Amino acid sequence: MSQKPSFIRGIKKTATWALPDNQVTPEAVFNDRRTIIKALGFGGLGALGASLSPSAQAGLFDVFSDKPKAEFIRRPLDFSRPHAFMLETELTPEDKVTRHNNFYEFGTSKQDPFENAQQFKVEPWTLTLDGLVDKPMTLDFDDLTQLFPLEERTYRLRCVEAWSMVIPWVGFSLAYLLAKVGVKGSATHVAFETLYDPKQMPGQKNRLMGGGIHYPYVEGLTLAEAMNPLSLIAVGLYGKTLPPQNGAPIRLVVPWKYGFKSIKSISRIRLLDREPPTSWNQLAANEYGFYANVNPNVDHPRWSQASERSIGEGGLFSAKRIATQMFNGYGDEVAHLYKGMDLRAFY
Ligand SMILES: Nc1nc2c(c(=O)[nH]1)N[C@H]1C(S)=C(S)[C@@H](COP(=O)(O)O)O[C@H]1N2
Ligand SMILES: [Mo]
Repeated sequence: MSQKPSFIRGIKKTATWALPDNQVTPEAVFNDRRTIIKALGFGGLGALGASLSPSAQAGLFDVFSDKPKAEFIRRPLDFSRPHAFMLETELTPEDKVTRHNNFYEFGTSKQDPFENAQQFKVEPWTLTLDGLVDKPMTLDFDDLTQLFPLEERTYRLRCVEAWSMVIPWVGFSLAYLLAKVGVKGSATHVAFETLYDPKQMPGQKNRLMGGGIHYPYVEGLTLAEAMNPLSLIAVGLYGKTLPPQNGAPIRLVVPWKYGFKSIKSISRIRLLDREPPTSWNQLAANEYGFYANVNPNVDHPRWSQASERSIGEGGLFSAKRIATQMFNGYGDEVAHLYKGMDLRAFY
């Protein structure tokens, strides 16, 4: 997923699985930077570091520090294991789920979120629900895990970059939250916003590191999509609270849409009477639409969406290629939402 950096603009319709991962994303830029900095040796690093802001320096030194960083502490959660929406596939190992991430607020390479987010503060947290609702409210960290009974939902997450993971989330249907605040009759859409805190999120402070996104990251759903039981508010994965790199303390998971719709670390949810702007659409409207339904028949302008790499034990390059399914395999639950719609025009 990227905004067409010039160095890959020439690559047309190559299946992503045939490309090294770092050509699919702008991360090549950052990996290059690291390689360059490494090649300069310690003295060069010092000289370069001196010209950067203190936090950018801290980030760079973190990357090269051999010191083990204190890992974020996750708490066990109480949850049920209903059989709804189960997939007949193997889970992606937990260390892949938590170390191969897209969370541009913490950097654009897949390892950046794990490396840069361990000190992220999720307590105190506030989630504000407002707009066209009967009872606007602000929830705190404890509310998020205690207001509704939690259940495990194992979903496939299909990134627009043509890889996927199977993740056991813990959470509750977004519909419960919407029922709690009471949706006014005039509402047609739901808008989501990630926390804006450049002090904690280096990608929000530095345009290059943040992949060019205009922060805060925003996403949206139609009200009907938001009310669908599959739309999940996740507060955990693999039985424990979410780690920061996966969107702690609370994120959306919309399994029939490309991963970028599943917005992380949400601080605000608003009910609106119009379609809200969404971050990737603002950045490259021809590549990332508002709907972003997983669809093997509609290619990304720069690569095929017909298949995907399913990330398992071995990692990205040994990942097996599987056919991408319409609506990521969740058509029985959601196809009716798009009846009569031209999914090529509303991609
Ligand atoms: N705030 C925010 N949410 C985000 C992103 C991001 O960069 N910022 N990346 C999205 C993309 S492209 C994907 S594929 C998923 C990845 O979720 P995961 O890292 O938990 O697998 O998060 C999505 N949510
Ligand atoms: Mo993604």
